[in-house]
Amino acid sequence: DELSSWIQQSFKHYVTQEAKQHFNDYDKDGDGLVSWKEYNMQMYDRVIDFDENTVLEDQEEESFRQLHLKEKKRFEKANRDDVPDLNVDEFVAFEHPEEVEYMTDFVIQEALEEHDKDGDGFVSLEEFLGDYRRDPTAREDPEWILVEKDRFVNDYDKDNDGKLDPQELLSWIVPNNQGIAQEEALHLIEEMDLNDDKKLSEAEILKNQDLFLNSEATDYGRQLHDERFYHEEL
Ligand SMILES: [Ca+2]
Ligand SMILES: [Ca+2]
Ligand SMILES: [Ca+2]
Ligand SMILES: [Ca+2]
Repeated sequence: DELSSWIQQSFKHYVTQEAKQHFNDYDKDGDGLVSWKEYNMQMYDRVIDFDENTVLEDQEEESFRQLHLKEKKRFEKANRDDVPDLNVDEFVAFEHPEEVEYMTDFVIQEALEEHDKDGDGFVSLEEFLGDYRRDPTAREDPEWILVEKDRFVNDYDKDNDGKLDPQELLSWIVPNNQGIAQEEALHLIEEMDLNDDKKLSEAEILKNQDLFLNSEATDYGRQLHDERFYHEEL
């Protein structure tokens, strides 16, 4: 509806602006492009180059290798012209592939790689739940599973064939594509609307960005948050 699409747009604007601001931090030599090396230097203080085919023994190192290889793939997909370095628009696509149409196939592909365990091109209920069961906080929690089942059946599996096709998958992976729950939108507005005009200005969003980024309505928020957290942990 109008309210949540308004929030979506504001958020889109906000993440785009944010990525554009970050751009200069990444572009070390100021040539208006972010190279893969510059990205590594900004993120990890060194240029990392993992072998695509060598699995590492240490579990933590291996999951970092996986993540880093995914980042590299996303970097390459975000590039649209003959210059492998990313200009500002390509950089936005790299940082927020969910926001950019030409990245949609990539977003779907990544989601399938992660969830479609039997490789049939669909995510079954079992595959959908499997991911949650691996989450230590959700283990052996039948109520949580019930809630997720309900979501699968009623929210995501639109044609009720018991599995998620790529478009349905997208509505799960990128919930903002189909709009934010009205309840959450109202809640956000109530919390963040400092001058009570029932709208959120950019200033109000910036002032409340923690709330905004931590909102369940904005999966992007979680991603931004995770990336920062991960960065600080390294
Ligand atoms: Ca540069
Ligand atoms: Ca480029
Ligand atoms: Ca499958
Ligand atoms: Ca379906």
